[in-house]
Amino acid sequence: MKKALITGVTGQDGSYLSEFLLEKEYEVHGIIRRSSVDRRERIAHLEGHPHFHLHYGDMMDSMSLMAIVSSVRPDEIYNLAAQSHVQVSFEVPEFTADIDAVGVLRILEAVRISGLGDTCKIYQASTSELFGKVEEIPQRETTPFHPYSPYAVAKQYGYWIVKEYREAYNMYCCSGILFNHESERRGETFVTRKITLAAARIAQEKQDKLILGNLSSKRDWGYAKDYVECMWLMLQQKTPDDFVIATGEQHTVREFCELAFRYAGIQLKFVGEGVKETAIDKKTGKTVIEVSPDFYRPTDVVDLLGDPGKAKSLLGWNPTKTSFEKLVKIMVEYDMDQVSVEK
Ligand code: NAP
Ligand code: G4F
Repeated sequence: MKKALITGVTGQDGSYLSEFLLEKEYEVHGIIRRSSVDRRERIAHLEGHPHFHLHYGDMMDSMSLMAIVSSVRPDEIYNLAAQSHVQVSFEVPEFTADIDAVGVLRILEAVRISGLGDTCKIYQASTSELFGKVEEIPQRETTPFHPYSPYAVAKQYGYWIVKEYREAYNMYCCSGILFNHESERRGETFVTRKITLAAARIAQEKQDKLILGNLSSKRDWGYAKDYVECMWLMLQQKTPDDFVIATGEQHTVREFCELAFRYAGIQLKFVGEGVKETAIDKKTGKTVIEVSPDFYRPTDVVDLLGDPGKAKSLLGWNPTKTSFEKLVKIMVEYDMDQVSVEK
């Protein structure tokens, strides 16, 4: 039985990846951190599974990482733990760098010092944010990086230190440069989930308005459940390599709103521009979306579109398994149910 260790197991991707690996008959070990409130809701259904084990640790605590890596002795490590919110990284840049940059180094060193450098394969959760203020459209593995937030700069260190350990120590480690991927398990402050939850609450008269930032920002949004398969596929190749994972399709935040509200039963009409832009419910004439500079970023990445060609041909991965329309529908239907039982 193969052993996998997942950092960030309580996150959106960690929960889907755990399910995926358990189905493949892996023994799955996850790292969780102590918290005064329960952060395990995404993996609660897996607790008690005979092949699912949790360990307390923290990406800022080398000793805990060393202890876990040397006792579990995993065949594969998926390093998903991160302070993953771009806007928040402007407020806590040092904390973000500690987890998202130095944290990667701590994992690599834990593997090397434990003597697992020749056997343990490592997946690093890299990001399309590395392309940032994009220098080419679409973005592919050869596109130059231009990170555009403290989060992206920290992730850039993670990307290069992984490459360095691959070349210096011949370790099997690779970066998945994943574009935005969403789901019904997405954190509630990322734009897609913020929209689907608000659409459901407004449709059920439990919220009046949704306040957003840059509506013109463009993203290449995929379904998280499809993307975790690529993480595993990358570690099954003969030689380690980095891959862009994306759908190859792009939409604005405004388009996401239109579709999500439509699935919730509300037809939107956008009027005005910039911070004065609003969206009204065509039926009632009520304003349901407003823009606030509070959600603008000091530097915003506005034109992400990935080219999944390499993943398609070398990993045999299907980037269009779940369409944009299907993704939005899944999220809205889930949130309509959730909201219906909210007080
Ligand atoms: P997420 O839902 O925010 O999950 C982040 C995970 O990291 C959580 O389990 C969190 O634990 C854990 N974590 C944070 N700080 C930690 C620390 N100091 N020590 C240990 N664990 C810590 O993120 P996600 O969307 O699943 O993304 C997974 C990874 O992919 C992240 O590295 C993210 O930056 C990267 N990524 C995501 C996307 C995307 O669109 N989702 C795209 C590209 C790259 P708690 O639950 O305790 O907070
Ligand atoms: O949903 P977002 O916060 O995701 P963002 O910044 O693209 O980051 C996510 O994807 C990255 C991959 O490219 C990951 F690396 C990262 O960990 C994370 O998962 O924002 C998307 C866009 C931005 O341009 C933002 O300015 O939506 C715009 N936006 C407009 N109004 C908003 C809002 N974003 C948020 N979070 N909240 C708003 O009200």
